[in-house]
Amino acid sequence: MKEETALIFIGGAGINVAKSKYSASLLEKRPFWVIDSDRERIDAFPSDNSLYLGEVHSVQDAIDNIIRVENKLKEILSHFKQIKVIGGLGGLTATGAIVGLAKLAHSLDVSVTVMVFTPFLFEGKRCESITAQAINDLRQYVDKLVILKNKAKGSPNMKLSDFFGQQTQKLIGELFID
Ligand SMILES: Nc1nc2c(ncn2[C@@H]2O[C@H](COP(=O)(O)OP(=O)(O)OP(=O)(O)O)[C@@H](O)[C@H]2O)c(=O)[nH]1
Ligand SMILES: [Mg+2]
Repeated sequence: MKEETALIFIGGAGINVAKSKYSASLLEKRPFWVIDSDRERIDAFPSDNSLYLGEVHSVQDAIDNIIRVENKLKEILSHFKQIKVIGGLGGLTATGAIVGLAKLAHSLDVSVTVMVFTPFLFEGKRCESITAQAINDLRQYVDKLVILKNKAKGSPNMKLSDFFGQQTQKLIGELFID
Protein backbone atom coordinates (compact mmCIF):
# COMPACT_ATOMS: atom_id res chain seq x y z
CA MET A 1 0.00 0.00 0.00
CA LYS A 2 1.29 3.45 -0.87
CA GLU A 3 1.26 6.17 1.74
CA GLU A 4 -0.73 9.27 1.01
CA THR A 5 1.57 12.30 0.95
CA ALA A 6 5.26 13.14 1.31
CA LEU A 7 6.38 16.71 1.97
CA ILE A 8 9.56 17.80 0.23
CA PHE A 9 11.17 21.09 1.28
CA ILE A 10 13.72 22.53 -1.13
CA GLY A 11 16.34 25.31 -0.88
CA GLY A 12 16.71 28.09 1.65
CA ALA A 13 13.06 29.11 1.85
CA GLY A 14 11.90 25.49 1.88
CA ILE A 15 14.16 24.66 4.76
CA ASN A 16 13.02 27.79 6.63
CA VAL A 17 9.47 26.49 6.44
CA ALA A 18 10.52 23.01 7.54
CA LYS A 19 12.51 24.42 10.41
CA SER A 20 9.91 26.71 11.80
CA LYS A 21 8.88 25.45 15.20
CA TYR A 22 5.27 25.16 14.29
CA SER A 23 5.93 22.85 11.40
CA ALA A 24 8.51 20.87 13.35
CA SER A 25 5.86 19.54 15.69
CA LEU A 26 3.52 18.88 12.78
CA LEU A 27 6.24 17.12 10.85
CA GLU A 28 6.67 14.47 13.50
CA LYS A 29 3.84 12.43 12.08
CA ARG A 30 4.51 13.07 8.42
CA PRO A 31 6.98 11.66 5.94
CA PHE A 32 9.17 14.51 4.73
CA TRP A 33 12.54 15.26 3.12
CA VAL A 34 14.67 18.36 2.76
CA ILE A 35 16.81 18.97 -0.31
CA ASP A 36 19.42 21.71 -0.76
CA SER A 37 22.69 22.50 -2.50
CA ASP A 38 23.86 24.24 0.66
CA ARG A 39 25.88 21.61 2.50
CA GLU A 40 25.90 23.54 5.80
CA ARG A 41 22.15 23.90 5.88
CA ILE A 42 21.68 20.25 5.02
CA ASP A 43 24.14 19.11 7.68
CA ALA A 44 22.54 21.40 10.27
CA PHE A 45 19.08 20.03 9.63
CA PRO A 46 18.03 17.95 12.63
CA SER A 47 16.87 14.90 10.73
CA ASP A 48 18.24 12.13 8.56
CA ASN A 49 15.82 12.81 5.75
CA SER A 50 18.03 15.30 4.00
CA LEU A 51 19.44 15.09 0.54
CA TYR A 52 22.47 17.11 -0.57
CA LEU A 53 21.97 18.16 -4.15
CA GLY A 54 25.59 18.91 -5.09
CA GLU A 55 26.94 22.26 -6.19
CA VAL A 56 24.61 24.55 -8.09
CA HIS A 57 25.78 27.54 -10.14
CA SER A 58 22.74 27.89 -12.37
CA VAL A 59 19.08 26.87 -12.48
CA GLN A 60 20.04 24.24 -15.05
CA ASP A 61 22.62 22.78 -12.61
CA ALA A 62 19.81 22.23 -10.11
CA ILE A 63 17.70 20.46 -12.76
CA ASP A 64 20.70 18.34 -13.77
CA ASN A 65 21.45 17.47 -10.15
CA ILE A 66 17.90 16.21 -9.66
CA ILE A 67 18.56 13.83 -12.55
CA ARG A 68 21.84 12.83 -10.90
CA VAL A 69 19.98 11.71 -7.74
CA GLU A 70 17.03 10.38 -9.72
CA ASN A 71 17.32 6.80 -8.48
CA LYS A 72 17.17 7.86 -4.87
CA LEU A 73 14.20 10.13 -5.61
CA LYS A 74 12.41 7.38 -7.55
CA GLU A 75 12.76 5.10 -4.55
CA ILE A 76 11.22 7.74 -2.28
CA LEU A 77 8.45 8.58 -4.75
CA SER A 78 7.49 4.93 -5.20
CA HIS A 79 6.00 4.91 -1.69
CA PHE A 80 3.61 7.84 -2.17
CA LYS A 81 0.48 8.80 -4.07
CA GLN A 82 1.20 12.49 -3.75
CA ILE A 83 4.02 14.91 -3.01
CA LYS A 84 3.83 18.46 -1.79
CA VAL A 85 6.92 20.43 -2.73
CA ILE A 86 7.73 23.63 -0.86
CA GLY A 87 10.32 26.30 -1.71
CA GLY A 88 11.01 29.82 -2.92
CA LEU A 89 11.41 30.68 -6.60
CA GLY A 90 13.91 33.25 -7.81
CA GLY A 91 17.12 31.69 -6.45
CA LEU A 92 18.96 28.89 -8.26
CA THR A 93 18.48 25.72 -6.25
CA ALA A 94 14.75 25.49 -5.59
CA THR A 95 13.84 27.08 -8.92
CA GLY A 96 15.57 24.29 -10.84
CA ALA A 97 15.06 21.45 -8.39
CA ILE A 98 11.31 22.00 -8.01
CA VAL A 99 10.84 21.90 -11.78
CA GLY A 100 13.04 18.79 -12.08
CA LEU A 101 11.32 17.00 -9.23
CA ALA A 102 7.81 17.89 -10.42
CA LYS A 103 8.67 16.54 -13.86
CA LEU A 104 10.04 13.30 -12.42
CA ALA A 105 7.06 12.74 -10.10
CA HIS A 106 4.59 13.50 -12.89
CA SER A 107 6.31 10.95 -15.13
CA LEU A 108 5.82 8.36 -12.37
CA ASP A 109 2.12 9.19 -11.95
CA VAL A 110 2.64 10.69 -8.54
CA SER A 111 0.35 13.65 -8.01
CA VAL A 112 2.24 16.91 -7.46
CA THR A 113 1.31 19.98 -5.45
CA VAL A 114 3.86 22.78 -5.51
CA MET A 115 3.75 25.59 -2.95
CA VAL A 116 6.14 28.43 -3.63
CA PHE A 117 7.04 31.91 -2.53
CA THR A 118 7.78 34.25 -5.40
CA PRO A 119 10.44 36.94 -4.96
CA PHE A 120 10.03 40.56 -3.97
CA LEU A 121 10.12 43.11 -6.80
CA PHE A 122 13.29 44.57 -5.30
CA GLU A 123 15.10 41.28 -5.96
CA GLY A 124 15.28 42.35 -9.58
CA LYS A 125 14.42 41.47 -13.14
CA ARG A 126 16.59 38.34 -13.33
CA CYS A 127 14.85 36.84 -10.32
CA GLU A 128 11.51 37.78 -11.83
CA SER A 129 12.28 36.22 -15.21
CA ILE A 130 13.60 32.91 -13.86
CA THR A 131 10.52 32.75 -11.62
CA ALA A 132 8.20 33.32 -14.58
CA GLN A 133 10.02 30.66 -16.60
CA ALA A 134 9.81 28.15 -13.74
CA ILE A 135 6.09 28.77 -13.22
CA ASN A 136 5.55 28.29 -16.92
CA ASP A 137 7.47 25.01 -16.88
CA LEU A 138 5.78 23.81 -13.70
CA ARG A 139 2.28 24.14 -15.13
CA GLN A 140 2.90 21.07 -17.32
CA TYR A 141 3.65 18.85 -14.34
CA VAL A 142 1.63 19.99 -11.34
CA ASP A 143 -1.86 19.06 -10.23
CA LYS A 144 -1.96 22.08 -7.98
CA LEU A 145 0.19 25.19 -7.75
CA VAL A 146 -0.05 27.49 -4.73
CA ILE A 147 1.80 30.79 -5.13
CA LEU A 148 2.47 33.04 -2.17
CA LYS A 149 3.86 36.37 -3.32
CA ASN A 150 6.57 38.08 -1.33
CA LYS A 151 5.30 41.60 -1.79
CA ALA A 152 5.26 44.99 -0.11
CA LYS A 153 5.24 44.44 3.59
CA GLY A 154 2.08 45.14 5.57
CA SER A 155 3.72 47.66 7.82
CA PRO A 156 6.69 49.78 6.77
CA ASN A 157 8.41 49.00 10.07
CA MET A 158 8.06 45.27 9.78
CA LYS A 159 11.35 43.37 9.70
CA LEU A 160 11.99 41.06 6.74
CA SER A 161 12.35 38.11 9.11
CA ASP A 162 8.93 38.86 10.63
CA PHE A 163 7.40 39.07 7.18
CA PHE A 164 9.00 35.75 6.24
CA GLY A 165 7.65 34.30 9.46
CA GLN A 166 4.17 35.50 8.60
CA GLN A 167 4.38 34.08 5.07
CA THR A 168 5.68 30.82 6.47
CA GLN A 169 2.68 30.52 8.78
CA LYS A 170 0.39 31.23 5.83
CA LEU A 171 2.05 28.49 3.80
CA ILE A 172 1.88 26.04 6.67
CA GLY A 173 -1.82 26.87 7.01
CA GLU A 174 -2.30 25.72 3.42
CA LEU A 175 0.13 22.83 3.60
CA PHE A 176 -2.16 20.45 5.38
CA ILE A 177 -5.26 21.17 3.35
CA ASP A 178 -5.72 18.54 0.65
N1 LIG B 1 8.41 34.00 2.44
C1 LIG B 1 9.68 33.61 2.42
N2 LIG B 1 10.40 33.76 1.30
C2 LIG B 1 11.70 33.39 1.31
C3 LIG B 1 12.32 32.84 2.46
N3 LIG B 1 13.63 32.58 2.16
C4 LIG B 1 13.80 32.97 0.87
N4 LIG B 1 12.63 33.45 0.35
C5 LIG B 1 12.34 33.86 -1.03
O1 LIG B 1 12.66 32.74 -1.85
C6 LIG B 1 13.50 33.11 -2.93
C7 LIG B 1 14.54 32.03 -3.14
O2 LIG B 1 15.49 32.06 -2.08
P1 LIG B 1 16.19 30.78 -1.49
O3 LIG B 1 15.17 29.79 -1.07
O4 LIG B 1 17.15 31.24 -0.46
O5 LIG B 1 16.98 30.23 -2.77
P2 LIG B 1 17.54 28.77 -3.00
O6 LIG B 1 16.50 27.92 -3.59
O7 LIG B 1 18.21 28.29 -1.74
O8 LIG B 1 18.60 29.02 -4.18
P3 LIG B 1 20.15 29.48 -4.15
O9 LIG B 1 20.56 29.68 -2.73
O10 LIG B 1 20.17 30.71 -4.99
O11 LIG B 1 20.86 28.34 -4.80
C8 LIG B 1 14.10 34.47 -2.53
O12 LIG B 1 14.21 35.24 -3.68
C9 LIG B 1 13.14 35.05 -1.52
O13 LIG B 1 12.23 35.93 -2.13
C10 LIG B 1 11.52 32.66 3.62
O14 LIG B 1 11.96 32.17 4.66
N5 LIG B 1 10.21 33.05 3.54
MG1 LIG C 1 20.21 28.58 -1.03
